[in-house]
Amino acid sequence: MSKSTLTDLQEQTSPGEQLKLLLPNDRLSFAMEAHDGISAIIAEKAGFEAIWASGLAISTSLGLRDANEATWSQVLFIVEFMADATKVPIVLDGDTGHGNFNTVRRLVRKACDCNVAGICLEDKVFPKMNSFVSGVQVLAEAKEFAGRIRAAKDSETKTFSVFARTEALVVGRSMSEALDRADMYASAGADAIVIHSAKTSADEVLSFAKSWGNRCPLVVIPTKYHSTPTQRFRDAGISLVIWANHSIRASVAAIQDVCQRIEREQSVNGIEGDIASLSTIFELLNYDELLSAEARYLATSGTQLRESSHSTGRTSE
Ligand code: SPV
Ligand code: MG
Repeated sequence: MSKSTLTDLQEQTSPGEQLKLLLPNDRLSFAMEAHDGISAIIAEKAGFEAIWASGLAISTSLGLRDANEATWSQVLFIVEFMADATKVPIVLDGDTGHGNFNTVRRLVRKACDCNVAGICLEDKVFPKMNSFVSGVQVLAEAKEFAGRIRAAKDSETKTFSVFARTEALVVGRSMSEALDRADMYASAGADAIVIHSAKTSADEVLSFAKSWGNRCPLVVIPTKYHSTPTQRFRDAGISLVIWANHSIRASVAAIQDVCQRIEREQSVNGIEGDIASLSTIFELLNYDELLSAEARYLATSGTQLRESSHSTGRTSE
């Protein structure tokens, strides 16, 4: 989609409506991971049409493990900052729904209150463990999980999407079980199916897509099978690709590097050219808007006017 079409859409439609527009399978869309306000802003400015509020990334940024160590309300507290800071639709990684149908109902209502566009629920039991930690995954009973999907759909208070994610292949169940589960979740009202895989090849995901046909939109998360050419997802009729953890992993690598260098060099001089400038930060957070708002709203006598040296255009860097 062109930049101007995207901007027009954002002006005219709610995040929930925008997400619905990304789901048809005649065009491949992309959602970029974000885990806080600034990473959401950066993803939006880079041109992404949707943001994945990753459970792994948000937990990691909080210094916690992706095993429901953060409560759903703590996660939503962060995601609300992300939604406030951006216009593109945010898909909340709702894990298992943090319990049963009843916790799902409250989580969905509160996510709608925070202007989140959709939620992804996975068919495991609470507390979940990140899908790539092998040997400890517990799959939920399919009928019970379908009830969680129905409860999620019944709890929406605005245009919203519910993604049902099956972990059947991740835990080593058969392709036919994965398809049966997806079918049951689609019948329960899921707006999209996320077929997850821990394999380094996309073969099982693509074979799922082939058998699935176009029963409802399909979403994939190519974290482990990252070398698969994106065109193969397009050819398979996938609707949405989630780049699930690449901002947090980029941050971890960058922060590790900068900390080690500053500690070693006992100086910040060497890294100055390798990190974001303060001007970049002022620009990303639109400090100029605050300065013009001050000029408009903050009644002052001439002597109280602030020096405007922190305006993005006027920094001394
Ligand atoms: C997440 O980003 O938290 C996900 C995707 O659920 S994954 O870690 O690939 O399971
Ligand atoms: Mg997750």
